[in-house]
Amino acid sequence: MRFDIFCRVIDNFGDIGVCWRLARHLTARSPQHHITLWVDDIGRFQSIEPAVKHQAVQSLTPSITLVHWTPDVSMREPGDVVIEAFSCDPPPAFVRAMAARNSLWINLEYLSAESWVEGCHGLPSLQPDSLRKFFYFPGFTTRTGGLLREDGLLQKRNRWLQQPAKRWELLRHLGVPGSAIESLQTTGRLAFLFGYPSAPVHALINALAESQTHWVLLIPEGLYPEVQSPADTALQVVRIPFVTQDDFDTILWSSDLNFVRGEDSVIRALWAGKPLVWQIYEQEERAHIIKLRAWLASSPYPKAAHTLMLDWNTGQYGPAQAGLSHLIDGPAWEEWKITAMEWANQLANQPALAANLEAFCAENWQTR
Ligand code: TRH
Repeated sequence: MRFDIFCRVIDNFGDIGVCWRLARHLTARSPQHHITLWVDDIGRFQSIEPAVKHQAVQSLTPSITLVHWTPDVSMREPGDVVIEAFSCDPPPAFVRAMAARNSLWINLEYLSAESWVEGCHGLPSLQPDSLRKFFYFPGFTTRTGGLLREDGLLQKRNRWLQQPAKRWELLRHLGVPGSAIESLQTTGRLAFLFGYPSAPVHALINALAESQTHWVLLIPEGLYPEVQSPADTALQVVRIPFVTQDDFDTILWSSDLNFVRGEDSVIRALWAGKPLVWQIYEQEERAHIIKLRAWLASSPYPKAAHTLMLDWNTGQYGPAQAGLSHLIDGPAWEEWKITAMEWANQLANQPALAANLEAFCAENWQTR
């Protein structure tokens, strides 16, 4: 099949993060698929993929062509399937050409664990010109579109984790000082922090600094510039560069505790099988808290982790610090670790998003 994926970067890295991942997963499934990836913000894409150049059109892999989606971009013949990420509205001239070509139109929606998603996933969206458009919802159950996970990901993670030398090599490559690596080689633990500016970060710093364990905290460059290693404590705060999506995974696998955000990194942290704290993307009227509660209700994490994530997302410094201290130093730590690994394994037994989407498109393609 020939696919078009349209991506409009609203802010941050999640829009392009999801689309780039989906393009790679689809083309990895079949060498016969070809994807044209339309992206309006090439600079943002470059942050997570250095191979991207400031060009109108470029070939990113033998099966993925990147088109810089500008207002005056030259139109191309639409593919068999056109995926519009997060209701980003392909150009009207392109939609007219889709009608002429009878392309299948998929609106890839935002991720949510709310129960209504099962009822809406796969529903048609009536269009003029007899265009066939469908809502496609990612999700955590087999009655949704599933989660982005490439074939063999957990096996790849396990192989990587079985070779500790890779972890030390990665940390050295990221510029982590030798003293921090030595601490991790004995009893120290590693945390990774990727969140929004509103996160109660000092709750984390205080909890790690007061912990019985020596912690090293990695923070991507540009985030929380005010945060330093606190004096007279064992906590070491280390700034690391922005990395590619593949290296991002290995950082999550390497860490003992991951703080993630948005839509894409939370799923990668989930596949890491390590305790995670999710800062969900904020929405109007606290709709994000409803989404967060639904996700927590579907998770097997200990109750204290549920409370911590609610406190982390609502900026409750004191309770977030107390919750973290309880979780990282008490018996709850073991329970959190076990449930995190169990949930990753359980969700990985379900078909992944690219496979589901491919099957959905093939089925609806035949019935056109
Ligand atoms: O950047 P985000 O906050 O993106 C958000 C969310 O997707 C949100 O739901 C959406 O509405 C909004 O964008 C527009 O967080 P997210 O989704 O985790 O995306 C981050 C991406 O960046 C993810 O693909 C991982 C990647 N990344 C790297 O590849 N390297 C890095 O070093 C880092 C820190 C991130």
